[in-house]
Amino acid sequence: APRLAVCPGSYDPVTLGHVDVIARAAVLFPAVVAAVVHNPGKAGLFPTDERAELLRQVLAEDPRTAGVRVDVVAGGLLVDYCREVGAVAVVKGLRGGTDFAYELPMALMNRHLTGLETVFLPGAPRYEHISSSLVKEVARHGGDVSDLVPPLVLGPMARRLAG
Ligand code: COD
Repeated sequence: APRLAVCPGSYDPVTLGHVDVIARAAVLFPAVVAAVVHNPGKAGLFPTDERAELLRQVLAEDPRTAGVRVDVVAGGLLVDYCREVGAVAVVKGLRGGTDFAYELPMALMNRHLTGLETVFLPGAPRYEHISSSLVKEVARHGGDVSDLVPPLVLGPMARRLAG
């Protein structure tokens, strides 16, 4: 089987930063799954299934990511999911020292648990300021987020914030 990488995230919603990391993972690995991880302790703006559907549409229309599958991790450990699907690595984007401080313990724990490796990709400078939480905050207060998320996300996000 081709070496599979998993790009896990909340994707609430998918941003241009996410797409950049997934596209770069698809250059490095012959098979990539973008996995929407359901966090029962966090409501979020979109339900998990809708995050996955938006992500699927966004990745399908971009030639760099058209071959990337989208899946939902409904519960349990990320390492167990990765073992089930036969992934050899997790790919994560790093926006700076804060991301690294948050991600390193998880990467070390995942390697301890099953030997699963994590590949860190440095964030692209033009997307480094983008996070789902800031996008939501800007949009909630009427700011322009059209340079921060794929166009497909704008309508659904406006409707969610209005409703
Ligand atoms: N530039 C570069 N990278 C970016 C950008 C950007 N602009 N925006 C986001 N990213 C990266 C993030 O650094 C992250 O790697 C990924 O994209 C996803 O981001 P989010 O915000 O959608 O997702 P998070 O940070 O909320 O991560 C949620 C996960 C569930 C993926 C994470 O918490 C995780 O891996 N959990 C593991 C659960 C587990 O098994 N725990 C026990 C063992 S530690």
